[in-house]
Amino acid sequence: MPDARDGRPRTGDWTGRARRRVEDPRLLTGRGAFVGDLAPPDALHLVFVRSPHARARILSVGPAAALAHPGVAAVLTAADLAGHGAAAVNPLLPIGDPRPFEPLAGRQVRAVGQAVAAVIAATAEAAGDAAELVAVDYEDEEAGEEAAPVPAFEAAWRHGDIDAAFAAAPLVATAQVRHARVAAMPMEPRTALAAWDEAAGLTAWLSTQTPHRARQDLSAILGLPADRVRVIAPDVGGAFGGKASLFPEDAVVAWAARLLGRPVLWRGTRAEDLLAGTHGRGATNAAEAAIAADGTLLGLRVRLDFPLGHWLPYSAVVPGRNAGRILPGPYRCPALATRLEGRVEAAAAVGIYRGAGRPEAAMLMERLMDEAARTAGLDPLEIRRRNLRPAHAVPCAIESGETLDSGDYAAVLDAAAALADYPALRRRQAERRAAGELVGIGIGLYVEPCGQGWESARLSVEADGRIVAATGSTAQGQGRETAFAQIVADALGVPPETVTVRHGDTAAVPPGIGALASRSTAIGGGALVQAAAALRAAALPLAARLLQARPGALGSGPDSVEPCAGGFRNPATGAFAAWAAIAEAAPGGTLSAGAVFEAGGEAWSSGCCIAAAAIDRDTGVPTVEGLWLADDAGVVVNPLLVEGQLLGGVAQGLGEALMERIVYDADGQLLTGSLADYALPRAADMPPVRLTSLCTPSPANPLGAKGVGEAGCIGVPAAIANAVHDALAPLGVGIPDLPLTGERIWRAIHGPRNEEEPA
Ligand code: SMO
Repeated sequence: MPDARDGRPRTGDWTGRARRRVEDPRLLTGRGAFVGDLAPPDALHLVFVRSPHARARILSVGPAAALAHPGVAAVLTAADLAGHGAAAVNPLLPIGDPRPFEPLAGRQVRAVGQAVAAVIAATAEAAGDAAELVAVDYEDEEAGEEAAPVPAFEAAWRHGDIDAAFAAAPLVATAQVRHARVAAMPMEPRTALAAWDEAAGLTAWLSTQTPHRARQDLSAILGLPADRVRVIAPDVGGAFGGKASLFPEDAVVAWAARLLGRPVLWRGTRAEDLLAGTHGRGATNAAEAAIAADGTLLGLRVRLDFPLGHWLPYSAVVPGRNAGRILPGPYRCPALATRLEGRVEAAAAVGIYRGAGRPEAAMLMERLMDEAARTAGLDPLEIRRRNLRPAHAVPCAIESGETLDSGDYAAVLDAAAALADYPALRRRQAERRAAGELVGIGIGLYVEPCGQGWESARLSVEADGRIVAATGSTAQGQGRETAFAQIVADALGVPPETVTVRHGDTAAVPPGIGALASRSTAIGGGALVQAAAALRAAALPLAARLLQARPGALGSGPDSVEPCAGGFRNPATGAFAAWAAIAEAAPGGTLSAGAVFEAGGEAWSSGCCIAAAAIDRDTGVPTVEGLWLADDAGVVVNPLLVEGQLLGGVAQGLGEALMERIVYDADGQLLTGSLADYALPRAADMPPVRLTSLCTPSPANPLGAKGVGEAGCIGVPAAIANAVHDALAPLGVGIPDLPLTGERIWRAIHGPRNEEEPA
């Protein structure tokens, strides 16, 4: 990646620098402290008894044999949690049936893997052995009973006269995509530890993206005031949306700790994450476009069907709502009719997963643009150019009613095309096609809503002059401590080494939303910038007194003081007061200031991915031969971290496009319960990837930053799917189902056409 300091706006010496991650020495030498590392020696271990049935009535739960097992302290069932409250579901759309989770299933099991009982013992081994002795009497019910999924929410977006657009259009193109459910697959599975103290209340250490929300949910579930609940997210080994909500398991662990008065640890396994963590994607989406003879988009009809699983996590409506509000994405479209439905199913809950509706919107729109190009006889690059929105530096409303803050969509398309040498790719494709090869090129353009709402921050000056930056944002490995220190360094004129970033502990940091939706830099960083301004304002009278200057406003005259590297100075005398001296002069010897930043609008990143793919005609196996990605994340604080985010996202996007798939059989049994059955991309699956970045600063936050945490996986699946379809185009076949496995492609090539493998 080119040095981001070249030709891009910078707000200070540290913004735009590829500062190395300060977290890495600790994390890479085994000194990280994850939830599972924090259990005290006297902690009890909790293991769940899970339903082997997808649909069943629970007739009885017999704990006697398990209780008699050596080391067992308790066996909890739903009856022991009577009177529990409910976790919140974000009401971004009206929800007909919010279905919060039951911590333990009571009378009815609604999906395989639902926890029915919890065994708590002195060791994990004893708890695991005893869990097998819990006698649950089920009355199996037909999985098909709830086969017609129940609608839980719906929404619509309309603009212009859609019927007139289709009536007038000489050409119509259609696209359909069936996304597989996929797993977020963080390296560290979900883990929860809780301890009860009569005086202080509950402390829960959770592997979570949202400690403050978890505190609110736990206080509601346990019926405790929020100030009697403290949630700590220590080191968290990845999340990708899969740790954005409180889970039933967290609630049971907290309940058990309070009930037993002992620390209780649940260490979730990979299998439990696949079975009972939230899944992502899974939607079935279709669109048709009305097109003028010159390829101009006249109208767009969209139908989005998003699955929800058997309970609704906090962000249940987010993926579908995101897909709906993003469309038609970077393209002008005078008429729009989008319908969205979310449906409850007898399967694991579906939540946000890296991208959360953005990849689905890009996939549908970009597949449609390729079909439109074929219909209109245009090159896929050309039809996109003809329909792109003009560049804008100020907010612009789109047909769905959303407001894009800034962007230059033609610039990202051109940058990706230049990076890939698109004309040369097409020439080479023509040669190889003539020689009988199945080769294709795909484009995936995207816009990415990524940063709205509020976050807070508090900055304090320690006696030695170090700055402690407490943020309501949190981190799961993104390098927040590194980048947030850069932001504070620039805002206060101090070296980043003197800034300590604190996050994740509700008792030690101000309130916040958390790390999700690619929002931390723009929103959490915005709060830090505002807190720094407040700290400078608070320091000013102290500095003026120390420097024997008039305590006026910043820069208000020759007698005043001005901020400078490391503190303040008196320009009249040249005298300097360091932050340490200013803190010492403060009442009580400490100086701190906080801010709550509320973004004036939403930041929208954009980007374009180009993929080249070849298909083995005999096996159907697709090989991605190259990926080229141009991303515009506004002002970049640390290009090293951006590159890492993009590459990680690209790998997950490749997995989604080609191999990842959660599979249930007709009885609702999970067939992909381990990494032996669920395919994840490995290093050897990664094609050569080239990245470049552009910068249209966001007017919606003080840094001009946009998000990049999800960008890498938004355009990649669409580009790969388009490349595979382009490769198959000479055969006249298409594949609506993801992932695009060798088997599916082989079937499409060799027939019987459209026949799906069982399950
Ligand atoms: S899918 Mo993300 O953690 O908002």
